Amino acid sequence: MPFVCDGNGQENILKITLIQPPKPRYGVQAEDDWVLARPFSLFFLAASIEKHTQYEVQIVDLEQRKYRNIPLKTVFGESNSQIYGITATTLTRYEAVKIAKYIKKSHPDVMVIAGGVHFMHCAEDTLNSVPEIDIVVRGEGEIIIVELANAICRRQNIEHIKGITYRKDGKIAVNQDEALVEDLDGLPYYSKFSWDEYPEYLFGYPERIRAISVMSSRGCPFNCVFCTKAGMKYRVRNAKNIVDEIQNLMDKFDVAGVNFLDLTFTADSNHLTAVCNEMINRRLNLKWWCESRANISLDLLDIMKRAGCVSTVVGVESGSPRILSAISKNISLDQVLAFCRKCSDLEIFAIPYFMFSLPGEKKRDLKLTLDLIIRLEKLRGIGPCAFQPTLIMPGTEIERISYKRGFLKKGFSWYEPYYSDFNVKLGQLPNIPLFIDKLNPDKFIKVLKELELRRKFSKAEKLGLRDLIRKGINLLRRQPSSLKYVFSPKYYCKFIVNKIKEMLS
Ligand code: B12
Ligand code: SF4
Repeated sequence: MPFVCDGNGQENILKITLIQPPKPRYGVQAEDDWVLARPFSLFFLAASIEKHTQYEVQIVDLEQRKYRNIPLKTVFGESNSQIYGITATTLTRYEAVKIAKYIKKSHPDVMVIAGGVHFMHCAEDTLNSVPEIDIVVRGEGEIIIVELANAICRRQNIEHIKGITYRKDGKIAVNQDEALVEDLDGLPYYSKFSWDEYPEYLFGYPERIRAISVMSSRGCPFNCVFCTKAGMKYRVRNAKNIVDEIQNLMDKFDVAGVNFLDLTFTADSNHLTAVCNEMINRRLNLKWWCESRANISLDLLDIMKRAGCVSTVVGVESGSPRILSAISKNISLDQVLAFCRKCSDLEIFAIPYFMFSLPGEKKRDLKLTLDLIIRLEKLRGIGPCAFQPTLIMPGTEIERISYKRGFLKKGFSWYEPYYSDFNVKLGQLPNIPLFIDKLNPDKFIKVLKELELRRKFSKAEKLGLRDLIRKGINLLRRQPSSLKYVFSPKYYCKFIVNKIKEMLS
């Protein structure tokens, strides 16, 4: 059916459907209470399309429970859009491809566009492996999707549109990169969001506080080797604009909490101070969560607390200075300790994130990491720390190292079937390859068990003698194998040394 690019609602205006695939339901992801992934990227794209065009845009979020076990035919069979835009992370890539294949088969004349943090880093691989995808958008999509929709609506060619990889005369054409959006304040607030559909609570906080998500900056000035967004130019919004948006969302949805979606909310002290002061001056009485770096000036934590920060995630990754340097983390252990102590004093819940099997990591590095985790978890309100093996994600330095060292074979495609039971045993995403360098994988399960045991031991240190004996008997009933530790002089010595240290401090 013909469609038009401008209209008064009577005509058959161009229609765009934006899709978030569901998470694959296996391994750890099968748990029903796993955090709902809200399609913010699509909310941002929809707002931009609504601001700049008259096209009809809808979001189909297959992650939502109402779509579970509903066949694609039921969802898209009757759909009459001309453009389908699909987002994906590396975790959801196979689901995204399944959707692209279905749509192209059932509606051969439509355009299927893929974008997001996964596709942008393997655009050529995607087009080579998935003939049903017509275009991959490699950058931020707000401007590009509008340009593409206009060109498609007006039947113009797309050769001049930056930031896309697409098919042309049977070959794959790679257009020049599109600059990142510089004026973040010029972007419209995200749309198509309703709290009822996407109930959200403050992250990392014991109380269930109704919350919404806001993004105050994009990109990150740091270059951690495992991160998909490493080195992406850092840009900030104006503090007033951010807090206006927060107030707007608070009034609309009656929320009292904010989760900041920024990669690193604390990356720029001027920006952070300005946003905090704006929240303080407006007396918002908000509680908020953010992701933080450990190498910030500690005074900033005071301002954050005054502005309502109640919890944060902090990327530590390793307890070994050698590894911190190898992964370009740019933080020191002293900074980590000082950051966590200060959070503990201020009663900001902090969850330190750690990784293992990092490049060049050996047993002795791992021991330092376990020591640091236990040390941090002894601080009130800190942890439990997250501790996960390194996964290979497209576009990262880890991916480049993996090709160089042959961990990923030449010609590897992100669309080859990949499923690892070993990942499941580690409580990890099974469809993303593990990065295995110097540490023997046999050690991985052992190290997770060792951490659990050390945590139990560390908890036991805090108990009185009677509780200790009671818990010990219960543990032996449940896990007779732990008897060996009862007779381990090493653990008794450690216990006594720690008790003496505690008394002295
Ligand atoms: C909030 C968040 C979550 C939330 C919700 C996720 C969600 N989908 O909203 C939760 C806690 C559930 C979560 C879980 C996970 N997350 Co997360 N998460 C984030 C975070 C902080 C914000 C996501 C966001 O809203 N970004 C804002 C939008 C605007 O940015 P964007 O997604 O890149 O979109 C832009 C462009 O990519 C493009 N675009 C995107 N899609 C499309 C589609 C089309 C058609 C077009 C044209 C353009 C386009 O335009 C957008 C606007 O400019 C990001 C970090 C970050 N700040 O981006 C990590 C991030 C996305 N998460 C990441 C990871 C690894 C995960 C997990 C796998 C963690 C785990 N071990 O379980 C899971 C996977 C969840 C899933 N369903 O895939 C990685 C993704 C790496 C990768 N290659 O997949 C990121 C990038 C963090 C990082 N630094 O590495 N996450
Ligand atoms: S892990 Fe965090 S600090 Fe490091 S590059 Fe990624 S976003 Fe930046």
